[in-house]
Amino acid sequence: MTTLAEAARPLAAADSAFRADVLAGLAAPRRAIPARWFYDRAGSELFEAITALPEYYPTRVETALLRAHCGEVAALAGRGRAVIEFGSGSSAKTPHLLSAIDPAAYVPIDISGDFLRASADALAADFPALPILPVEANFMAPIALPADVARLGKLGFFPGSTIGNMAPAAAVDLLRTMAGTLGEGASLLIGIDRIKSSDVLIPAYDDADGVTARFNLNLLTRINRELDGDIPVDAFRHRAIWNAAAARIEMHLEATRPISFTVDGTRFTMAAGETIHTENSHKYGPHDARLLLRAGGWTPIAEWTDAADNFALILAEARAPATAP
Ligand code: AVI
Repeated sequence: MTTLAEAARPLAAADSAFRADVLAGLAAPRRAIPARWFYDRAGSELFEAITALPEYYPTRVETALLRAHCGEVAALAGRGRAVIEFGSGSSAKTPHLLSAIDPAAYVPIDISGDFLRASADALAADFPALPILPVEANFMAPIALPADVARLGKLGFFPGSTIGNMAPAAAVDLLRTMAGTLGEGASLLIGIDRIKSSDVLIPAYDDADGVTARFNLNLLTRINRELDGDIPVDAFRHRAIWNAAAARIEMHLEATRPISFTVDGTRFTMAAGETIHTENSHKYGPHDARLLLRAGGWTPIAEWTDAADNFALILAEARAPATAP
């Protein structure tokens, strides 16, 4: 039931940004909607399900790397720091790091306030002595950290290869923003997915059970619900494509027949075979990943990968490399 207060609710900023992105994205010559709009409640739950899929190796490999190498991270980065996690979500991988690094504080940053507080509460039960200071914010912009961590050394934590969902130029901007947020002398532990065979990549983004397809198609359901749309969701199919030239997996929603639909009063038509581009997931070779970090103001000091070199955990420091100009 919608209460009067809800009905009279002024348009929230997030709603209007969603509307603007969807309307502009559907009207563009190459239709595209930013991947950040996947994550309504159903989308967040589907993403959690993706991370447990046998085909989706990144979560499994990164968690194993964290478990195996946290001690080395602690030895290199030093104990007693404030750990600042960017886009903390469910904080699923965090306990491994916190146990090893013995931090003075933990600052999870996430745009979803409810999710953030629930995860912080769950973590507090396991680390009762650790000050946990959640910050509800979009980590793409500079963030003022809580005053309590001002004098502490900082270790940024950015797992999951979320950096891959940005185009390289935006990824460099984000790394620079993080360096600004964390300050001089900070370290960053980042997970970056490797370029590999499309035989491994495609199933990871198009699994046999169709969970990733449901995650992609949920965007259309969200548009229909939140933006008064009548998109025929069953007229679309999920596509995962390896774009070798750009070194990225692309997710698309492909119209399987000619369709027309309305979103927020605007009419759109699509021919059979036309797609809406919904996500890029860039992959980086060893040299690419280090170059990306250096371009973003971070000097890599250690790197761990699995035996198949499927995924890398890199520790970097916020300092300019000691080179001539
Ligand atoms: C969140 N992000 C790092 C995931 C990825 O692998 O690019 C999102 C995802 N999309 C489909 N599967 C997982």
